[in-house]
Amino acid sequence: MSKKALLFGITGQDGSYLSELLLDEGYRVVGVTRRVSTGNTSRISHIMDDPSLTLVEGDITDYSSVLRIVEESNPDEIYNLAAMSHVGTSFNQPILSIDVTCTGCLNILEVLREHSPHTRFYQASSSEMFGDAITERDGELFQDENTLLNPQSPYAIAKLAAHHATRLYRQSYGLHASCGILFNHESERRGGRFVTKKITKYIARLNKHFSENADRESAPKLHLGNLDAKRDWGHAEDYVRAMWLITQQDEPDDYVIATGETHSVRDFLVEAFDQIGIQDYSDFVVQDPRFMRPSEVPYLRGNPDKAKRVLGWEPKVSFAQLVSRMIDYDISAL
Ligand code: NAP
Ligand code: G4F
Repeated sequence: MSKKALLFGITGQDGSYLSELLLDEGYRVVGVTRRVSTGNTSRISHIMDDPSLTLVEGDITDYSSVLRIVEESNPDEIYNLAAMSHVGTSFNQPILSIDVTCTGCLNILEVLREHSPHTRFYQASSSEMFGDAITERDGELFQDENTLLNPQSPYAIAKLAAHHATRLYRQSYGLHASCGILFNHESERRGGRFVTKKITKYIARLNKHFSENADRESAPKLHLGNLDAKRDWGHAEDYVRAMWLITQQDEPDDYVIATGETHSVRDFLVEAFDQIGIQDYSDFVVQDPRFMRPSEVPYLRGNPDKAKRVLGWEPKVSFAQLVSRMIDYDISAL
């Protein structure tokens, strides 16, 4: 009998790639979608006719729907990818962020403890939990599984509480519950308000502008916030493979998943503009206070040694490949 996986957050970037991976591995997949007034299934439209995929309606903040869905589907594995995942928005909607991202996780853990302790659980923890904390060793600056967790946003506080709750339920109730502490991962399917996608969609527009022989003066401008922040950016396809590997281990545990490289938003801009032959972006980019955050995470660079050693996981997509894949996709989408 094939294994069954239940995904909260199937309609998101990671949910779509993880569903593809699980279906390829022969799983039956049950995905939870929220009722919204407009469609939210565009990222999974290409697999919706797969007979091994079932969609059920529910909301992670509603304990009764979580309980019903787990009881009816009786999964071998649950992946909790559901979150209000935009850090900037979490400053404006802190209570919703805690409800979805923290209480939602607790709803699943409580259902597992009381009704389905055999089900393995994966929690989507985040490098945002490190906040401004950095480990320094042999002249290297990075974050790993032992770095202090010092969150700097309502989103990160919610993720930290969910992370500790997952560890607590593992230790106290013997659940097979693991966390992947994932650093930033992007893709062709990344949401339009994250900085990488904002940049690559803009590059596609600018490319079209110049290909129509329009002049430099009438080119659209790109409005961004802090260009100095550094992030460890990988490709989502690589990262969902890590989620699955974590859940297959005999013992539940927590793992940092990252490339080990860091680049500033400025570096991303340089790489992206270079792809359409522009060496100096300064005429096109406007620093806009609307996109600055009340508190910032200045530097993220993960140390994935444990994941490499225990899971045999390695990222395959480089920074330059990530940027060019996103731009190629956005240019063809236009
Ligand atoms: P995403 O594209 O924003 O997807 C979030 C998913 O959560 C969507 O399917 C969304 O559904 C769902 N969701 C939101 N509120 C919900 C609710 N109340 N009930 C049920 N589902 C709800 O995020 P992602 O980039 O795929 O990330 C997946 C997970 O990893 C998230 O938990 C994120 O916080 C975490 N994470 C992401 C990164 C990264 O760099 N991408 C790094 C570390 C951790 P709708 O489609 O209906 O909105
Ligand atoms: O793309 P971002 O919004 O991603 P952020 O805040 O790092 O969060 C993402 O990664 C986390 C993992 O570390 C996830 F947990 C989380 O769910 C999400 O996927 O911003 C990246 C950086 C920040 O420093 C931000 O201040 O880019 C800076 N930035 C500069 N201008 C901007 C903008 N970010 C956004 N979204 N929009 C801007 O205009």
